[in-house]
Amino acid sequence: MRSKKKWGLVITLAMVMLVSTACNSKGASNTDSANPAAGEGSTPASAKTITLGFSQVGAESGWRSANTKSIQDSAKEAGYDLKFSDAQQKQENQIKALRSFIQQKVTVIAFSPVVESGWDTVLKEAKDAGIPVILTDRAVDSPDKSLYKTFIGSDFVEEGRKAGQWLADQYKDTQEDVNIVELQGTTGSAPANDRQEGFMEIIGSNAKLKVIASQTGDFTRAKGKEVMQAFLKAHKKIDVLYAHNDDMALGAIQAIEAAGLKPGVDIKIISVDAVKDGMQAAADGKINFIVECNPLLGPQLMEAVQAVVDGKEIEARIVTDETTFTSDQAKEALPTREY
Ligand code: GZL
Repeated sequence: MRSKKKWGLVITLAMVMLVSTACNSKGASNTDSANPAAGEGSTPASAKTITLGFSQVGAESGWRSANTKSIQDSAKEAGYDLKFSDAQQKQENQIKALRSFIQQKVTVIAFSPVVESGWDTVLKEAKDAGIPVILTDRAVDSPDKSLYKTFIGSDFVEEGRKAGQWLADQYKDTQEDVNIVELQGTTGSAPANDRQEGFMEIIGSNAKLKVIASQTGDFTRAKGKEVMQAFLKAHKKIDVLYAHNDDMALGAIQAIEAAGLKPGVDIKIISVDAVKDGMQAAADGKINFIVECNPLLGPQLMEAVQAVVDGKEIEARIVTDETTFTSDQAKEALPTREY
């Protein structure tokens, strides 16, 4: 009897040892891989299960490529599982992507809406599925602000005002009419609507500053060149080009030079973004003034994702810091530009 009891005790002890070792190794592996700060075996759900569904506008410009890289690099650094989709600048592709993220039950959805309108239904589907949504880069015009947690991006109206103010200062004493042509961004997009609004708000007070033509170049180099060619054919005197982004300005520069004119001299050029190629053109004197639009939104987006997952309060609107560059300032800033 005594030896049976003894063996029973030994086996029980062995069982207890076995179970506690298993817990430790599980706790240790969780702690090591996901979140060292979480303490022994107590990884918070947020650290090990965050999946972020991100729907990107497309790959239409240097700005967009820099924005995509910032988001992908930041998600990797945060240890999030990023599901990334490129909509090729089509709203229907973005809506499909958002619905797919809802089906996959991702933790958080983020996207840069290609245009302002037409999102209420799919955003309501995300809300009904209990998946928080974060807007980056561009806004939506949904009146129901509860459909998304925050909007992280530039103030495009202010960008337009900065462009208009530089022009108004350049021509404040002009006695001649100043003929301006405008290359608008993607029709219906927040940056196109707002950059035009801010620009007109400032130049509208000077009757000599006349916008004689305004057309979308869809934020691309190719379209910017094509539309500028048409402007040059239709108008014998163009003094200024206002382009809503560098890629359209760079396409327009090709058209201006092909017409035997000097960009930055015969036709003054104002642009927005301040991506490397645009800053190089400014340093070369082909673009006279660039309004920066910061694409490096990745870090702010990941902070917002973590705050949402942790149930913390976040600002409804997070505005990115940005500046402006004359040709000389662009020359100075170029060597240290991140994008
Ligand atoms: C602005 C962004 C715009 C850039 C363009 O935040 O949405 O889209 O200005 C890009 O270069 O295509």
